Amino acid sequence: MPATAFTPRVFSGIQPSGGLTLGNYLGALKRFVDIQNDGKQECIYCLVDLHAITTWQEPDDLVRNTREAAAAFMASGIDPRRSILFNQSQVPEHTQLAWIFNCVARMGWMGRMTQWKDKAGKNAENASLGLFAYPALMAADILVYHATHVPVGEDQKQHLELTRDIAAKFNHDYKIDFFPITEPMIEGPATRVMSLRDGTKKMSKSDASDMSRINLSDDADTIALKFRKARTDAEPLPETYGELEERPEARNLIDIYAGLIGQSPDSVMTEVAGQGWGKFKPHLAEVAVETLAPITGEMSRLLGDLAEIDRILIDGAARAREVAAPVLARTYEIVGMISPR
Ligand code: AQP
Repeated sequence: MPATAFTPRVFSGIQPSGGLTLGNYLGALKRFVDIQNDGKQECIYCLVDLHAITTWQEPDDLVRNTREAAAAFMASGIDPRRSILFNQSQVPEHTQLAWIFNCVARMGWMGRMTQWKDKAGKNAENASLGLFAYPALMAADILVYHATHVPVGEDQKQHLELTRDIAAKFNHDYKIDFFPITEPMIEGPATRVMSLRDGTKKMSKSDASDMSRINLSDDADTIALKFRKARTDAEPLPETYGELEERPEARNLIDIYAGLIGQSPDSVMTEVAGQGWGKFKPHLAEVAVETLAPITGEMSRLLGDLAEIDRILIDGAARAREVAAPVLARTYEIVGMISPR
């Protein structure tokens, strides 16, 4: 069934597999806040701790990163009274629906996922089964809420296509229009923020090099240092964005700048054309600090009361379950599972 036939509802999530980065902020968080403030759709945002453990997480780190991510959401503008904010493991309907989807999705579909190939690498035999099945759990995260729209960065596009395939196959196999064919929302200039050390690699919270990313917890000096050391070429900035086609590191810094100031990369070029890196990089760092410093400050304030963060997450999970439980119950019925009436 097309998404338009359902109540408009947005779902998205972020893995607490490390501290959040500028990539997570521009590609996801900033847009989550805009959508919430638009007020047109119900918003459900999730810290996907079950996804995080598909690669090894130290338990104490996972607890800390989950609370830090919750603080980052709220410090960025997510209001837990207007949006539902919770951690995935507290809503068991996600994993229950994921099992059904494990039986709908095909091995071949999963094997073609580029994130699986990238993360498992040449050592696939040693990767966790969870990492392979990750996209089926992601489909369950979305479809257990009958979510119609999912804001994500470019890197998640393939997983969303798979979510649509799973919904369509379920509807087809059980001859019922039950799950929506969810629409991805991949918009804006910074849907793919790249590493500051390698313009062909995504900025990632689990990259071995801390210099490759801006963390939401970085202070002003660290941000300035990381942009100063960011890899670039020797050429000044050209007149047009199109001329950056073969200059991935330069293009990345322009995309980041455009994302931060909320303009298109084309219009940014008219402002910066002809500038050398000695001028552009300090300006970029200044703009990044202006945006991130209030968020970092608010995050540390919120992290001063961990019990309150936990309370907000538990409350969010209870509200999420109110939406998820009837969808799961109906799914069980459709599949043919006997359950209490
Ligand atoms: N570099 C990025 N540019 C734009 N968007 C990004 N996102 C992540 N990195 C970038 C978006 O953030 C949301 C949450 O992603 P995630 O943290 O759940 O998973 P990920 O995409 O695997 O992010 P990382 O940082 O690379 O995590 P690790 O290192 O743990 O694998 C998604 O909407 C994603 O598109």
